Amino acid sequence: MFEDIIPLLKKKARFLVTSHINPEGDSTGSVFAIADILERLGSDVEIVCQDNIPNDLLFLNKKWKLSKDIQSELNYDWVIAVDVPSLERVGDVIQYIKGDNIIVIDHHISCKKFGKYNIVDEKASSCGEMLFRLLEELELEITEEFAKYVYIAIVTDSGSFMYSNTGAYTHYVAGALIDAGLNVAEINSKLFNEQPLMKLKFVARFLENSKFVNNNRLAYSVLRQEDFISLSAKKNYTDGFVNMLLSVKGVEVAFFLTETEDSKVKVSFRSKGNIDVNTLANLSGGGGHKKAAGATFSTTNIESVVNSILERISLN
Ligand SMILES: [Mn+2]
Repeated sequence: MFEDIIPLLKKKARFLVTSHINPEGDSTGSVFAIADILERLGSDVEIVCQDNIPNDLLFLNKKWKLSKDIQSELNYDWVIAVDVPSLERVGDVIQYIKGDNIIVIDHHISCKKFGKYNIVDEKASSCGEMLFRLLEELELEITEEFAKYVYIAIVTDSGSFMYSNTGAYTHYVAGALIDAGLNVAEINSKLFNEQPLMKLKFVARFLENSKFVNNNRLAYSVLRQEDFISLSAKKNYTDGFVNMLLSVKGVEVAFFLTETEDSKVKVSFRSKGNIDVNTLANLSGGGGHKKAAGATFSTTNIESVVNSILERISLN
């Protein structure tokens, strides 16, 4: 899979590694995993992203710089963008990206392949899973740290091995990581059993606001800035909320709208039936995967966004 870039990765060089805004488990784990590989190959690596890593992943404790803290030009030979389907998704980091020396490693069906090299595997559960394949192709050792990075990427992006993007290879990788000494119970506990109480209260608000229509085949919910403020909720609390709607019997499509701090409406789509939500998100300038996608609308009129989405979903 990586044969085109392996010779290039083996040459000691300076790499800028980045991912998308509002990073989650896959982007964080994958950024660390590729940085770890490059460092082991003897290269200089700088990780620069627009936003900080999620609070519950701070225990990973690897150097991660914010673009706003960079004072001067960045000198590098190659940019590696992981889990980034289009260049704008890197946010502020875009100011440091000049030229066509970009390597894209991604698994989004909507990937715009904006790099000089594009390694895109739409079937992969996560970019972390792809980076495990890179490690195998390079015949490098699975260290304890690397195992953590890849496992976090996979378990978060595959919905704990439940989404349809979970393949035999996904489980093979998890098995190999466990063989290499990964403590799965400990890491899952860190990821899923140390949630802030306020997040649970925010879940309650999300469920209160939810609506089930079309004989419960369609579900959606909304969280506005006033909800975030009244419950002191952080923006990343909502990660995974939309899946709760999809977990209900009969629901085929779910979407979740959040009013952002900069007065836009962000929508996450999920499907467990035949509806392709990537296409649905494309119509609004977004994208993602067939069963999970997102889009952002430049408006504060949530009702009009809801109505336009409802009009576009045809359940036969
Ligand atoms: Mn991903």
